[in-house]
Amino acid sequence: MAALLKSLVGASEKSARIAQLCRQEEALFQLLIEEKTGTDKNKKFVQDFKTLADVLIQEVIKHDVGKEFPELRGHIGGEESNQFENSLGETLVVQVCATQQDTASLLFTILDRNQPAAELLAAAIHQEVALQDPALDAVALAIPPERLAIWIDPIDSTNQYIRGQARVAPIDGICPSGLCSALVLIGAYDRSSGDPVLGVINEPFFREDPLTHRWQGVYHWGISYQGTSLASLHRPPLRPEPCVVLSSSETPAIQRALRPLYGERLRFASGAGYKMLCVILGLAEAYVLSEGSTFKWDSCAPHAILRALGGGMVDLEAALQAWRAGQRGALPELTYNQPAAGAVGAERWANRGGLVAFMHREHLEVVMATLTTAAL
Ligand code: 2IP
Ligand code: CA
Ligand code: CA
Repeated sequence: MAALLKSLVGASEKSARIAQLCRQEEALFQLLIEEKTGTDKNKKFVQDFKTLADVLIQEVIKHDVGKEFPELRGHIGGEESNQFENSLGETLVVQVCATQQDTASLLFTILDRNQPAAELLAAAIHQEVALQDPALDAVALAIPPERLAIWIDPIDSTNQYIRGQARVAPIDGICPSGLCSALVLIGAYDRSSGDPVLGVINEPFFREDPLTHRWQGVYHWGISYQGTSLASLHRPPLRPEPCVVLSSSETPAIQRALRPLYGERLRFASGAGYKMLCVILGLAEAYVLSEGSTFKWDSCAPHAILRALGGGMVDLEAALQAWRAGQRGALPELTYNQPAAGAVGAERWANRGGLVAFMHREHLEVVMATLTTAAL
């Protein structure tokens, strides 16, 4: 288990470096910001490049984890497909090749023959990541990998990643927008029960070094499996004046309904993963989302960490139904192994009923009671 955890943390570190590189290296950064120059070709190209960063990171994780754990091959899913159309209209398959040279050649064709960009990316993709983390080495829990499957969101909050605002002032520790909400999310779940088991959240843009202006990242992990819970973080306390974090597009009805509980302590932030991280870190007591705008790859990793810390994530619609019916014991949590009936494409993996991420069960109950009595 320690080996799988290390492999996922290592993959998240490599992903974070690729995400940082695209913002730091001139040859790559130009590709991200070309949108501002405005020609149609450039617009299309930037569109391509945005997708490419996501697709590439997902392929790197799939490749590295699948190489180490053949049992997981075919069970690693994510937001992106590896089919990619470049600005010349050619459809290419993005993949990690056997050698750095081959990967660079493939990227050269994908990146409109931009050699420096292709070489920089290929070097980052084939780089060895050495983890020095005694806490990871100390984990001794055996979970057979053949029981697990993986969900990846290579970059969550892509819009903020592209926009790239470095300095956004936090409000009570929560950044409403900015690069800090761009996260790498890797979650493992039990293939047969669908329960989240292991999660890694990597924050590539955690801190900017004031001297070098280089980004420094940080990662968090948690495991919750058959009664054993382990995490890189401590369980935060339930504060006397709780706070909720919401999407800026959350419905006015939900915002109104939550006011009596939170007063002025309604916070808004970009990124589904980032809002879940706010609950994990104790910056918010809950994240309430009334719409089906998140997917399994958004919630799996944060959900596993929440469970490792004694929290959880419920399906809002199903939980409200259960609550109204007086079934207030274990409220229905999100699961990860079943596609939504009758849906197609990415929608198959949407968390259609919305969600509530929470750390303290007693707080979840207050949220449920508040929402059931409100006229929604
Ligand atoms: C998005 C991203 C958005 C979020 C949306 C996710 O994932 O996290 O920020 O919306 O739900 O699906 P909001 O910021 O309103 O919470 P991605 O960036 O990977 O498309
Ligand atoms: Ca996402
Ligand atoms: Ca994404």
